[in-house]
Amino acid sequence: LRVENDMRHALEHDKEQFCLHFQPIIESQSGDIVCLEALVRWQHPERGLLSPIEFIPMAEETGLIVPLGEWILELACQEAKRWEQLCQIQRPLDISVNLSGRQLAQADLVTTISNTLSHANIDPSRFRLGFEVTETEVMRDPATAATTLQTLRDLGAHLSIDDFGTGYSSLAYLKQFPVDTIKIDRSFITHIMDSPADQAIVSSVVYLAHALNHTVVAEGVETIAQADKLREMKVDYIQGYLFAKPQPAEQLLILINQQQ
Ligand code: G
Ligand code: G
Ligand code: NA
Ligand code: MN
Repeated sequence: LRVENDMRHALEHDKEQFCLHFQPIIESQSGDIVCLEALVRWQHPERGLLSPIEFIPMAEETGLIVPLGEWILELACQEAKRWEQLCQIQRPLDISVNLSGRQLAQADLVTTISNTLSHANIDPSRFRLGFEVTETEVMRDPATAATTLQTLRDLGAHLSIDDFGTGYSSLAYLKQFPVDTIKIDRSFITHIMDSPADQAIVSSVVYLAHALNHTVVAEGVETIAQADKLREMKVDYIQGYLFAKPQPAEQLLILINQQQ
């Protein structure tokens, strides 16, 4: 309850307590950074820097995720705007923001996002905003989710299904979801080198995703051996500590500008 009150207060009076870290997603063939996933952090005045696992579940239960999510989106747009000045990029970078189920169920989600985007006026040849929704959240109400996702996609957003494989979605649902990318959950990647079962799962997801015209990201890649294996298995993109941990924009800008 204490944390809830603190969050309410912060959202009303001191939004700067929340900030974004970014973790890159890398094209497995070229090694290029193609996307930055925004991950929220809370600089709590007494408790220090809090990780989302310490406050996102509460924010979802209480509904505070809705105003927090709007602020996160604004922060992501502000960063994109700032980077337009600071980075020399050759190809457009995606910035992807996590949406929780609670946000997905908001009737005015699309309006809010569309207003924030047009207000931010980001040059789409340089940055594109994208969204990640978990398989579990989407499956709560697949029909509504599909409609909302389609509308977001019509706005030009890149859409990903996050933590794929951990939920209960029937594979048949995959063809109904208007998404661009499937992110294979880290739990299938961790033991990929010595688990024939995990290899079979990842291969199947890649095969299916490609057949349905989706690209595939492997999450939680920590070793060169895993990255090599996943590249061999035709995984399009990789994300994980091997390449970079989630970190403040300043550090990433150095990495991005080095690459160009
Ligand atoms: O950044 P970290 O790896 O600690 O994230 C932990 C969890 O918190 C992840 O499951 C992630 O999806 C979730 N999370 C991080 N940032 C956000 C955010 O901005 N919005 C929502 N809804 N969830 C987030
Ligand atoms: O649910 P989501 O995929 O958004 O969660 C992202 C979380 O995974 C973040 O907390 C991030 O810090 C963590 N993460 C990202 N890359 C790795 C990795 O290579 N290894 C591990 N163990 N965690 C990772
Ligand atoms: Na995510
Ligand atoms: Mn994930």
